[in-house]
Amino acid sequence: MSELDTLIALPSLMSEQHFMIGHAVAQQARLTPRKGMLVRTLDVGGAGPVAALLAAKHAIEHEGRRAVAIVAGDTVASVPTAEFLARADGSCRAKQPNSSSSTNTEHGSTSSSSSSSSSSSSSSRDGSSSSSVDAWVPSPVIPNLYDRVARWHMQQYGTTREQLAMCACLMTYQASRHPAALHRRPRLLQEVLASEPVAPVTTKLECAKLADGAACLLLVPGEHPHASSSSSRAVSVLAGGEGSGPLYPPRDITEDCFSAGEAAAAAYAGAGLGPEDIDYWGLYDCFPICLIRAVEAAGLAQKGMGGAYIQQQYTRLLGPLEQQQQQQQQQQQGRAAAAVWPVNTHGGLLGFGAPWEVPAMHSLIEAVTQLRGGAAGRQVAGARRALVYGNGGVFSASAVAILEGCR
Ligand code: MLC
Repeated sequence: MSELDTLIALPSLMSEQHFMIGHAVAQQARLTPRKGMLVRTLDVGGAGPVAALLAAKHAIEHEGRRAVAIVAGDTVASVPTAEFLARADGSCRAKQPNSSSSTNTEHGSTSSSSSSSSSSSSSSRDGSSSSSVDAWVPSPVIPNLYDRVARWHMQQYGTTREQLAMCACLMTYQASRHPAALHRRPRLLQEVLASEPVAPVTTKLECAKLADGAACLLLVPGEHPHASSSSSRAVSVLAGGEGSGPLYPPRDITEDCFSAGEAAAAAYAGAGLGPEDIDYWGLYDCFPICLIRAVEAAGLAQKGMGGAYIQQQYTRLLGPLEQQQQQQQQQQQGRAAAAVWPVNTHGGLLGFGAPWEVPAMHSLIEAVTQLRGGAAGRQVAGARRALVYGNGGVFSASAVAILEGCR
């Protein structure tokens, strides 16, 4: 703590929307007052941890900073779901004066008797130019917005309902081997499809899993004495890229709404690498469509083929479990769960847990663990380089970092 000269903090949903939360954290941790201390709050939603890592790299390389801490935390699981949803839905919806919205369905007829249609920034019913979502997007708003993108992908590229659900299965398969994951049992396709519907093509088991959690990353210059130690290998940030999309997906979704591909391309160009050079992937998966778009953006699958790629992985990793279940030989499950898939080996948001803007911190920490060879039972053999992608809002912000472990 005494060596820190920079703190970058990410906002928290449950922190009462604290004004300048970075400064609030710094003061509570007695990092201020301190001469030379620099404090920042960075808000790009779930892309925050990766964007903060890139900001920390810049601060070290170009601003003379010597020790940067990035912190994030939230407690979205320890409040009643209704309270979480009031905040999460409210964070998307602009306050509509004189609005008495009643029918909450995207497919329904008119739903709001708002008299502010000409004055409110959220008044556009097609969502194309709105800075917030309208009352016709039902609660839970965020899952419903991702669902809209999922349906677009199904129509545009032929992605199937089953392929979406397989994302959730794969994340629970991964999570089953991480001791800190919230969900520790692989789920099969039928279980995910049969769980409670949340939106037209989304069930509860396909939603980012509410969790409490916090994490901290420390970045120092390569020559710093703490950069490596006898017990842990140094991991460096090679390059990164960022991109921005609309805050909310419009009714007419186009490829221009997505920025992860741009961010990944910039990261690859900066590192002078391509997908074939990456051994481990930390890909944002708040909902299945996010993971499918991520595998396409990162180059694991061609554009539009993310669903097919996921299905291949499901068949390879969980196919044997399905067969065993049919044969009622559950006791052999342990043997079937031996194969390693080098994507989100901690289980991502769908399996490990999702404390609002913290999850990409988990992805970065898992990537560092892999590059240090410390992911017991789920280690990717010889992992040397990792790509980590964070997504903020509803495909509103993308940040990608490429990390390298020193031999
Ligand atoms: C429930 N469960 C069922 C079931 N119904 N299982 C089988 N069949 C059914 N019919 C089980 C689940 O397995 C799970 O168990 C648990 O119940 C979860 O259900 P719950 O506790 O009833 O959930 P609930 O509290 O009602 O919340 C559901 C939810 C919430 C959909 C409202 O999960 C949610 O809103 N999630 C999304 C959060 C979110 O939007 N995050 C931001 C993402 S966007 P088990 O075993 O799992 O405990 C992002 C970008 C950014 O990340 O910038 O932030």
